[in-house]
Amino acid sequence: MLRSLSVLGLAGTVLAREITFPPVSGVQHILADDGGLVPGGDISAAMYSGLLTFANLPYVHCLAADGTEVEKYDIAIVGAPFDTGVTARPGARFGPTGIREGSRRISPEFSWSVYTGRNHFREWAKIVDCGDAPLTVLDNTIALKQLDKTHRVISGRKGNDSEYAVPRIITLGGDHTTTLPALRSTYDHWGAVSVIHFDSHLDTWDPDVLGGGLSHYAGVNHGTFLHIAHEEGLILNSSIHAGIRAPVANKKYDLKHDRACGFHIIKARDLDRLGVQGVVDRLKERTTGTRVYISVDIDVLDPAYAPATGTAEPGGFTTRELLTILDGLSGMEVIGADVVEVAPIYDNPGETTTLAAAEVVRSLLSLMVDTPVKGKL
Ligand SMILES: *[C@@H]1O[C@H](CO)[C@@H](O)[C@H](O)[C@H]1NC(C)=O
Ligand SMILES: *[C@@H]1O[C@H](CO)[C@@H](O)[C@H](O)[C@H]1NC(C)=O
Ligand SMILES: [Mn+2]
Repeated sequence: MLRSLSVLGLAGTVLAREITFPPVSGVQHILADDGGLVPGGDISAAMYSGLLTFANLPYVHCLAADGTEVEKYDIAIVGAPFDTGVTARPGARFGPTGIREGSRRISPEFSWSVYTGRNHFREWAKIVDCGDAPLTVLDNTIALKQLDKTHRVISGRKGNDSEYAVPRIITLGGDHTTTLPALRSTYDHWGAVSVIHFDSHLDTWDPDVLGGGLSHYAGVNHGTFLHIAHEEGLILNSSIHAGIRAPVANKKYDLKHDRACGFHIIKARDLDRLGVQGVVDRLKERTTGTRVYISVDIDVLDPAYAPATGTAEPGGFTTRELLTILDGLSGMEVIGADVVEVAPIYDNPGETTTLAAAEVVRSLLSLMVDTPVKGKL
């Protein structure tokens, strides 16, 4: 097909009929059967053609009905378009599409890191995009159950690599409530884990504080899910936040309650004192000997670097600082991860936030490829 495209100028009308539509995903345009590049293949063409997937990865129908044969994978990207658990600006239901848009220029072929000399897309793991979880926008309780099920189905298939049987998932949020179903699913395969939580807010709020005690329904939201995860026994008391700077609701209780939920805190301005390596060391020290789930609320970045989010808080990390910290965690057993609270409607025309979010996903993928983890299927 590529060869015919290259002479399209000569006999456009005839050869144009030979183009096969629809293209599946960019990757397949320029990859030969052996996984190498097609000689003379135009690498740029792959990035803007085809249906939108994260980093132009192949799409797999991971949520196919029982009994259907599904292509195998080791790491799955899945979107969670849910934003009715927010307390400020809504819009993160469009986060998965936004982050994929931000990843348009990431190509699995053109991904050799100048920092490490490696291309994580071309190592042992088969990485795919499963599309989005089908979630109702009319009932949070049901939507979160649908997301529980989505995680269970996607992580319940046997991985492509026979040695590491359980596929791991990176969720594209969605508001932060979407982390709760992810943790329920990782619990089934790996038991309780440490959470490394990048955020400007604690998110361990007691539902009676942040839900106002109105109803159980009101108490399940993007600021209480870590309290609930603790209550459900999903997380270890070796968890830690990084980037915290938002005020708390009362003088003592919130911080005391946060410790009771299993967390230590690295505040945003601690970075000035510790440096990125100091932050990396604290995160490693705190979670030593445990498996980790990494949750990145994009509002951990300063609004200058991530304006497109629901509850922006000035005084945060830069994109480079966050990426350096994440890459510094190489060697950890990362069993699941997410990037949440990306609400593209508030972004600027330069796509500042979605570009950053896509790069964060790339770092999370790299950590998973660096350290394969065995789990109970
Ligand atoms: C998937 O598994 C097959 C069979 O073990 C292997 O040949 C192939 O290289 C794997 N795919 C990837 C992308 O790792
Ligand atoms: C953390 O949990 C372990 C295991 O349940 C327990 O032995 C330990 O005392 C706890 N540590 C703190 C600080 O709560
Ligand atoms: Mn959050």
